[in-house]
Amino acid sequence: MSAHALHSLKHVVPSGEDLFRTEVFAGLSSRPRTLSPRWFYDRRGSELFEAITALPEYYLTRAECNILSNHAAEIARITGAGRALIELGSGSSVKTPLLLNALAPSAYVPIDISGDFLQQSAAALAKRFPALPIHPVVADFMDVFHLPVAVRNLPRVGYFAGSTIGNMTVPMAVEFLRATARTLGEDAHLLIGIDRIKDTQRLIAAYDDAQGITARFNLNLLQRINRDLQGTIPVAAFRHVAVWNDYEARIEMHLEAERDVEFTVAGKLFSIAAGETIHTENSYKYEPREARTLLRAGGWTPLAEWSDSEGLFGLLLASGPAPCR
Ligand code: AVI
Repeated sequence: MSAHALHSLKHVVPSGEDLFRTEVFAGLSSRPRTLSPRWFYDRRGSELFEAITALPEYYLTRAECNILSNHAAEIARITGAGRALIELGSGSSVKTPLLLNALAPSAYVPIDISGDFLQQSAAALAKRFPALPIHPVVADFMDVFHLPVAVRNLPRVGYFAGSTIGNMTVPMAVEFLRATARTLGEDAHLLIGIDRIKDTQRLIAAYDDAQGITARFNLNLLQRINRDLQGTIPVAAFRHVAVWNDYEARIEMHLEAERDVEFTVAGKLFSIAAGETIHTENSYKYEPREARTLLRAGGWTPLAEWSDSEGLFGLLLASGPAPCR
């Protein structure tokens, strides 16, 4: 899964720092206070996310790899060989090769907002798959974008890994799925990883690990504000909180002030009282039936689904609109 996929939750792209400041001002002034998870992924945040994916408690990445290792051949039998594989997010060094080997695509198109990351991962894959045409596209996949001319006449299969769809609200997820159906075109397939609802302790542990890596990932957002927006936030006065919101079916991550704090960001003053939180991320989880309903609402027809041996995580294959004949 791409640590950068979350960059793509943005809708509008004014210049990076202006947008960051505008959103931080709005989010810290609102009630409840919020900061968007897409700001997690600066260089440090991306490194911390990579570390999260290897944690014993963070079952999502392992489960999805396990599903792909066991079922890639079956996925390939349904999609057929020779499609263009369009990966939404610039791919993982483990999951993408598994799929490339099984699907034998005629081209690979990784799409990501972060050009640097995209070039790096495309170059690494080009070494492993020298005969495969790779066409990286720097784009925000929440927006309308064009696929490279080289794959315009090929049937496509999209891949959206890691349950990144869970970081979107349900209306955003539906909008994203519909936009993806339009981009991938007639007769496309979509392979999508969606995390499932499970035992609450297991869910919370995945987002509040014993080594405190997820806490550092969450707190890095405040450090980033201090670094990039000349902030004076006393980071040590905040603690990482992960809770399961059963009504909304989501893990929420917050940063809670442990004492009254006052600080400035780009010269603007903020006061946060002890016990108040800044809500930084939602990770929605779906029962298998709900996941299928979500796909249908987004214009896709579920064809097949697989899970890991513990039934923690779902990988679903769906087909897009049939061509008008
Ligand atoms: C990127 N995304 C799918 C991760 C998740 O599980 O929601 C981000 C994450 N947040 C905390 N840990 C991992």
